[in-house]
Order: sequence, then C-alpha cells, then structure tokens
Amino acid sequence: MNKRVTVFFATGNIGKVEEAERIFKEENIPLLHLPMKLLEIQSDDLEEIAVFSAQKAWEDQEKPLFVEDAGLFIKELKGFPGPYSSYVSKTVSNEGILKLMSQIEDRSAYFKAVIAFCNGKNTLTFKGEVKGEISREIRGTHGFGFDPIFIPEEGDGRTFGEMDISEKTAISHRTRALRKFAEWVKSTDSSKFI
Ligand code: ITT
Repeated sequence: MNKRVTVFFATGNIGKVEEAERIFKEENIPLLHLPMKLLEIQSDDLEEIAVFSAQKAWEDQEKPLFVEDAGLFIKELKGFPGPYSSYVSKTVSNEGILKLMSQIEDRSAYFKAVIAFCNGKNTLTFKGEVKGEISREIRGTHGFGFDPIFIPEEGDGRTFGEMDISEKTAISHRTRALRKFAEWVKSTDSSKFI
C-alpha cells in the first residue's frame, strides 16, 4: 500500500485538475498540480501523445508525474476532433461542432482519456471512456470544453455542462482512467514509484 506518495498532475487545464482532485481525495492519495504548458506531438493516437508529453514533462520537472490527454470522438465525423480536440475547442469551439453536425442524424460520440505516468524509468498508461451523443444545442454552464454539447449515455438526457462536477465525475472518461491509475498507485511499492 502506497498512500503517502505525492503524485503530480502536469497540466495547463484547471478543469481537469478539479476533477482529478475529487477522485484522488476519495482514494486518499495526495495530489499536487504542476501548472505547465505540455509539449504535444501530432499523432492520431492519444496514447502516443500522452506518453511523449509525460516523458518531456518528467525531463523538465524530475518528479513522479502524470499527464492526461483527452479527446472527443464523433462517429459520423470519422472520429474528429479526436486528438485535435484542444485546438478545435479553442478555435471553432462548440458552435463550430454543432454547425458541422447540423445535417447529421447519428450523433454518437465518445470521450476518451489516456493518463501517462512517468517516473523517469518507466511510463505507464491508464485509459477511460464514456459513450454518449452530441446535443442539438449548447446546454449548461458547468465544466469545460465540450461539456455543454455532450450527453452521456448513462445520464438522464442532460449534457455534462448541465451536471454539477460530482455528477460528471461519477461517470466521466477522466474518472475511469483516474480510478485505474489510483488503484495502481495504491498497490505499488513506493520504491518502484519514484
Ligand atoms: P493539457 O494538455 O494542459 O492537460 P488541454 O486542455 O490542452 O490541457 P488536451 O490536450 O487533453 O487538454 O485537450 C483535450 C480537449 O478536449 C480539452 O481542451 C477540451 O476542449 C476537450 N475535453 C477533454 N476532456 C473533456 C471533458 O471532460 N469535458 C469537456 N471537454 C473535454
């Protein structure tokens, strides 16, 4: 059991940190935010992007840290924006996605999150997904990014943007990846961890 080792979350996205803090508190693992701009390679594969970012962040900080790369994959758009979610969110944003989807009936989509943990020796990954669909309009003011246009399958028809943080984190892609990571942290001897 390895509950006292502090884990560092390297990210520039405060919305991700708020969600991770809730999960790690429940799991009783100390978490510290390392605010930083991550280096990201261009790739179609979230795992490849996360592993690269984690290794670069470790070279910079030399602390046992993780990064988390996430994306929204829309079926009828062949997975777009996927690994380009951050850029799309900052540029055309939710309005742009809804415009692209205006003639599309099948609105299936999913969020995927990949955590990459790096301790300078090894890099491990943990994944989570949540299925759902793209709404017809922007709804709700909670969360960040695509939350106001994503309706999770396991919910009651509201978007993530209409849910408070505890409702979202009960079912989110990020939570699923974080829980797997937390299990590993708790079951790993601290000598292997650092
Ligand atoms: P870091 O790389 O610094 O962690 P980022 O915001 O750039 O922060 P990503 O590269 O993982 O993060 O970009 C994923 C984008 O996908 C993110 O900016 C959001 O627009 C969107 N996204 C990811 N997870 C989301 C979630 O839970 N809810 C809504 N949008 C999400």
